[in-house]
Amino acid sequence: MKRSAGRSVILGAFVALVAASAAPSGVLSPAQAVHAAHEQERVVKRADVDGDGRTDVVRVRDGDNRVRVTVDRARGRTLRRTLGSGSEYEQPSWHGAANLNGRRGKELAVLTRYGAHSLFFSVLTVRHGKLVLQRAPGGKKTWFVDGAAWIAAGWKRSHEHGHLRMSYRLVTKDWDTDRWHGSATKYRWAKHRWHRVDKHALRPHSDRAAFRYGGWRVKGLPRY
Ligand SMILES: [Ca+2]
Repeated sequence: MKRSAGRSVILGAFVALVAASAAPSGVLSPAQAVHAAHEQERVVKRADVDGDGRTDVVRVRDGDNRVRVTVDRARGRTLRRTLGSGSEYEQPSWHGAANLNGRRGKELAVLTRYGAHSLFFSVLTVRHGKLVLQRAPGGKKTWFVDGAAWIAAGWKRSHEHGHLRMSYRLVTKDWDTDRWHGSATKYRWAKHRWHRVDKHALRPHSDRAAFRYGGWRVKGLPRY
């Protein structure tokens, strides 16, 4: 799996730290180097986030195990939300913007927690003039994605008869039989929330077929 941006940030800070330690006095101290590596705010997206049809600007600042997301709206006050990993070893990172629910405007996905291959994303959406968390279909706070030798999990956005669908697919490999099994749960968006419409078994016949279910299959978001 591609190394996450969060880990890139940590690695970058570590490299800066080593470089600063080895450098003669007069340059940045290790603490300053880490600070400099983390505290740079940048524009990550220009898109309509609040759904009013006008392009907004999304800025992100990461560091100290948090990400601060700012939306400069074309019209209306600036919105901010800070997301933390809850762990001193995990640095959340920006992932992308995409339409993830049935409302107008884009949702903002941030990788907030991760393991060796498991990724947990927090999704922000504008509601009643505030940036709030958009829970995953099914009700969980974070959107789970995975990809490893024995597991694939992810989300796929599609349309059926003009209606938005979001499917969650999870398959795991049984090492005794060498077979994959799992399920796909499909949701539709109606009346401001997700409704489960279908769940069926998945039995991919090969690793390759199983891995197709892993990651984001949503326009605008990197797969991992
Ligand atoms: Ca807008």
